[in-house]
Amino acid sequence: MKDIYRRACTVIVCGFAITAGATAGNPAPKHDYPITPVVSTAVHFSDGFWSRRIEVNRTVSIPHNILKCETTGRIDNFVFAAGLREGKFRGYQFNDSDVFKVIEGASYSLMAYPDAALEHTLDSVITFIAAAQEPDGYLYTPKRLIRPDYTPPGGKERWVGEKDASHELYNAGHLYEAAVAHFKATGKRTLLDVALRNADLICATFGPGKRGEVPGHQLIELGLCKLYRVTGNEKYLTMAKYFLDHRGDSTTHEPMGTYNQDHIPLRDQNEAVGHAVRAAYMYAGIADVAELTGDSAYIAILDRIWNDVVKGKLYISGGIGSVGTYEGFGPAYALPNRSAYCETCASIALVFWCERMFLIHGDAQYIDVLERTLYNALLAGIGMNGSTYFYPNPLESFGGSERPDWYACACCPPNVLRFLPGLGSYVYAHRGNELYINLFAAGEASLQTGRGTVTVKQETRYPWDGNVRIVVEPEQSAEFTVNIRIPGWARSQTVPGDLYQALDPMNYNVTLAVNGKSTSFAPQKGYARIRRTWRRGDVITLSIPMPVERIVAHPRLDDDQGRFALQRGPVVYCLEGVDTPDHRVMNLVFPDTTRFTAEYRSDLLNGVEVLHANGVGTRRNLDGSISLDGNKPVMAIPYYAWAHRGKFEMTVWPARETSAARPLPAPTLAWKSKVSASQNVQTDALKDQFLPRSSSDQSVPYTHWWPKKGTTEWVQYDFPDTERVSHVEVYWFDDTGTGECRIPQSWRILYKDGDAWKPVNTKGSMTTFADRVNGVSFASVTTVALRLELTSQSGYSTGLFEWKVE
Ligand code: FUB
Ligand code: ZN
Repeated sequence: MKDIYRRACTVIVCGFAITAGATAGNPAPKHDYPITPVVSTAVHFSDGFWSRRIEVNRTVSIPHNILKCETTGRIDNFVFAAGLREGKFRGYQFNDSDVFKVIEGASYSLMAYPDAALEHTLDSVITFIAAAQEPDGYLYTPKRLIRPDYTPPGGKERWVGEKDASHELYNAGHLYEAAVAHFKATGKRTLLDVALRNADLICATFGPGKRGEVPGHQLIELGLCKLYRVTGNEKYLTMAKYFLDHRGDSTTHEPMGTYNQDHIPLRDQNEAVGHAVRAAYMYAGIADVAELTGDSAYIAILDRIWNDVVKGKLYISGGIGSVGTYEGFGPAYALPNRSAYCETCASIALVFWCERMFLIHGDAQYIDVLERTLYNALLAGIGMNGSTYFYPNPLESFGGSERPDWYACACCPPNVLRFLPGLGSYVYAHRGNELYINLFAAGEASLQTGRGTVTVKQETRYPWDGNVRIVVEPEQSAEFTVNIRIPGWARSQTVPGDLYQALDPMNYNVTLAVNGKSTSFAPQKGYARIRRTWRRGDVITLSIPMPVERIVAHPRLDDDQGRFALQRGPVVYCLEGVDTPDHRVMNLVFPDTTRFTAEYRSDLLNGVEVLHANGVGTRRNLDGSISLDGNKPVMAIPYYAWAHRGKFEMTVWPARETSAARPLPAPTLAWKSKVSASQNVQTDALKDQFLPRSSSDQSVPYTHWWPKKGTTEWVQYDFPDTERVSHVEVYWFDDTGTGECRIPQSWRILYKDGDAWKPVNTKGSMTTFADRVNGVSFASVTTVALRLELTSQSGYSTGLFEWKVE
């Protein structure tokens, strides 16, 4: 394959490519990915879907994030560090990185939409950043601004805090990514020079015979590769490789453990472990270093870890990282829905990694996961208004969720901001004279291929319709291959591996025609390959049916058993209480005979294809039996669109078996009572009649007092009338291993007597067993209210799932 097309004109940035040329005379890397993504600025969306998101990103998200960086002190941290004004450091030690991400995203936006005012704003912020840099290149505002109540991890000394999450190297990585983007967008070296001074310092500080630490939060590897591409200076690539080669190397530093993927050397890593954002940025960085250095041993590592992720650690939404306590990967097949973490940053990092896996292997399976993550887990992370965000993206909610407009730890908002402007680069790629069409979206692109410039136009309503009309317009007639991705969801491959399968596998009968003439094809690596002499105006007609698919999960995915997920094309659906008669979704069952019909609703949620069906309601009776509660017409919406119309229950995995439904509660005394507590906890959980599988089961609602520890707390039922009661049952919450709640040290029951609370006269011991119901009877009392008082163990908090009163 001739290398000329690889060499000339692109620089990969942030997982997508932008027009190069600003670094005159810079030679192309000696090694590089065999496949080149399209430059993002060459792709113009004209669909209502992505073009709207990109426009909202430009007009709302960028100003919103800049304002937040101002009002939360993130920009002031640079101003104060520079000594331009007096003030103290505010926020987290990685807050500098949020400003860098905003600059990066705003720069990408400027490439497509020049905006003098925005460019001026960036200039001003960059002036502060440059002024905050120390003479030798060091730049990290928390260490220049030690405040009495804040010592950055590692104290005043530089570089020692990586194991304590100082983020000095992580912040630097985001600086480099921002600097390259800004330089490419504006041609200005202001931030690039800051970045290079800093990178030179890091190269002079770390490496053989120097400091041996590796980053506590990976990302700098990607930034260093970008600096290498933009300068041609191999020392940046060597530095990135050093940081990867020495992970888990106890001869150079004290390994930080699985959380940071620093437990064993990379060559021995087979599984995705630890913090998901760190991991996926690292995997993307490994790919860059592998391809830029030609070290194919690295690729074998990525292949192994990829298999581990898709076999047992990928949600149907394309989210990764199931465990909230350490924001990371749990064991294989441990994919709880309610507590699913699926950080928005992890989705973005996964997309970066997926794209690189495709660029290495040319296999559509990586784009299948990219597309799944993009339309679902990632897109759910940002509200349609462009100024509200989810950080975790669970697949089930008992209500109460809405996207805040910012977070104290605000890694996700500016990450989305920097991601969206470059979306175009994921749509097409080329390898010499082979063109890849990876994503479907209406619009036009001008692609540099081994056969010169080829304009490609797509007309489609994707993701709502699988008919795509593709007009291919080479400058001159030429023979080349067009590889059209046949999405995994239409190849009976929901995700690579067997985590999720269609309940009724369908023959999708995808058809392809060129200039109206039907073309047979057998997908190779997931692509229909059409090789021919292409002429201006040739038209490919791709037709992919989009039936509603019911997906069932691998038997080892406990939370999904007896349930199904709805998918249509690349879009995963959810049920939200606002669209059901009882405003509840967990109580519904959809037998396998249920028919779902699709309808496009232009008036809803910026235009969405919704699904309609009748579910069967379930209700618990006082004797514990369950009754069917009639047909309930419901509407399913795309998962990404949830939590835009108030706080309601939501599930991606509704029940197909009655045993998996959570029936509406029986009218027990507890259910009819008003609940209150010593703290504003989720009190309704106490009476919802959902018993957990164990005390650590976080798939059903529970009440807890974390982070209060060693305190005495209470919950109270106010009965609707005076009642005679003599027995209570409690199920304790205890998240040993993942959290700080434990069964309580002691508890007692009090009843209201006039204005006084008096203890009941118990007939047995007040047990505190985990994993089972703890019941106690007492001499009956006639009262209007009962109180459960509990004292947590010293150093721990406590909580409970259920409190039943008889
Ligand atoms: O540590 C910096 C960022 O904060 C991480 O990427 C996120 O997961 C959050 O922990
Ligand atoms: Zn984040």
